[in-house]
Amino acid sequence: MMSIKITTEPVIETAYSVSTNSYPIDTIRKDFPILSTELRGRKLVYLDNAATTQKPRQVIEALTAYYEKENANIHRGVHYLSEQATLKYEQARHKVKEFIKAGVNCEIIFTKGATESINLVAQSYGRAFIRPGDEILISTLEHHSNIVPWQMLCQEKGAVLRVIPMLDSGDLDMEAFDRLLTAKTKIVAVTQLSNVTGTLVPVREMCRKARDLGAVTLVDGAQSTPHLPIDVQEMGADFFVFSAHKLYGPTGVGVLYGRAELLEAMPPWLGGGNMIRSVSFEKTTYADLPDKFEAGTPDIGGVIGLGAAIDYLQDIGLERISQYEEMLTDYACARLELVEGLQIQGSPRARRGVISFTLDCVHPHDIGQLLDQDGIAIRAGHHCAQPLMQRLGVPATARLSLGLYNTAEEIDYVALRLQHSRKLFLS
Ligand code: C6P
Repeated sequence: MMSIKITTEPVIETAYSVSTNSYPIDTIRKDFPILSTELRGRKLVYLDNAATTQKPRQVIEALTAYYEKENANIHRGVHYLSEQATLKYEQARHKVKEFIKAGVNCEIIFTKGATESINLVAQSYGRAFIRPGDEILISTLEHHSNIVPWQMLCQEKGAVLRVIPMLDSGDLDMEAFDRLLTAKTKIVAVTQLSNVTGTLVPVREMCRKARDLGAVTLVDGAQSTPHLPIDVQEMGADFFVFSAHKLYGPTGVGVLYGRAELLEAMPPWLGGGNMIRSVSFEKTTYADLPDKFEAGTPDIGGVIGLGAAIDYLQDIGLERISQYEEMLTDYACARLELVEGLQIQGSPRARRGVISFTLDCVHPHDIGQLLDQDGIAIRAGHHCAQPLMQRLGVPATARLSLGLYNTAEEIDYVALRLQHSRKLFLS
């Protein structure tokens, strides 16, 4: 077993080490052209993966091949190129279905991203089935994308938004969840992995309890999908959403998984081409799933790129990625905690990939800028989770988020530069 120890000064041991045994880190890093570029004269250390991940050569090549050799609109043409593009697009749908272990291909709807997927459910399912006085249950950990669409729906329908509180540890208060989940609850919408604290939320248990009371569940998988093997049926989620760009795929593409029975009962949201069976000025009838929810020309190249990203991840193995990232997350927490004055936000029972922190005398934006001078990319700010910032009692945090190509050496480098930044501010 090969363990990476801190090799640069000062030598401080943590209880954790990162084994790269059987994990092809060097090959993986070579797959990402951007990782060998320099930033401000320094080798890029990219630790902003929760915002978006970098793209492997395999995804970039799939996009190029599509635009160079196969570009055409789908589902419409009778010519060769259109048939090829349609085939590739539908193959990508099948790959997504396999990737998240959905039941059938038509349960996979392509959208612009996780945000649009949540809005689709709020606007279509919500408008059709939510009544005044019904309750929608979300949590303190949510990203704005899983707050605002429900607020808009509540406002329109006279429904009530309830929020599961967070404990100081960064875990959800599950006793409060049990109290808040009642016969009035019609939708439970929660993230599987917080983009601020990295908390892994027990969504399986929550979906089961919600279903027992007749509530529909939506799990926001925007942050979890890159880090964990996903099985939506085992999870018991009625809806599951994620974005391709956080999964090493292109921007502009997302997925909504919905149980076929629910999607069939839901009215279309956007109207236009592709989503109809027949149109007259008197009456329009709608296409079957999944087309009913895919109005207009989609991002065909992007969807094909997502298919390539899934192939890439499957080749490495999500289980393997997940194990490596778990080690790296533990290592990063242990290493950062050794930086004087640094406080990690939350210490949840299970955390993956995302670590937010503050440094006693340095504003998070200054941390971001100082690290940027060293070629290190992290995010600083409220991370589109303002209610969570209020709960944490901070206006902003610095956030380091890991991807499958990050290494313990990169974490060591960041920790040393943070120590240095602090000294600079104190002097
Ligand atoms: N979080 C971050 O830096 P879109 O923008 O639709 O691809 O994803 C929205 C979204 C939904 N849920 C969670 C938990 C998220 O983290 C995000 C996106 C990015 O944290 C950009 S704000």
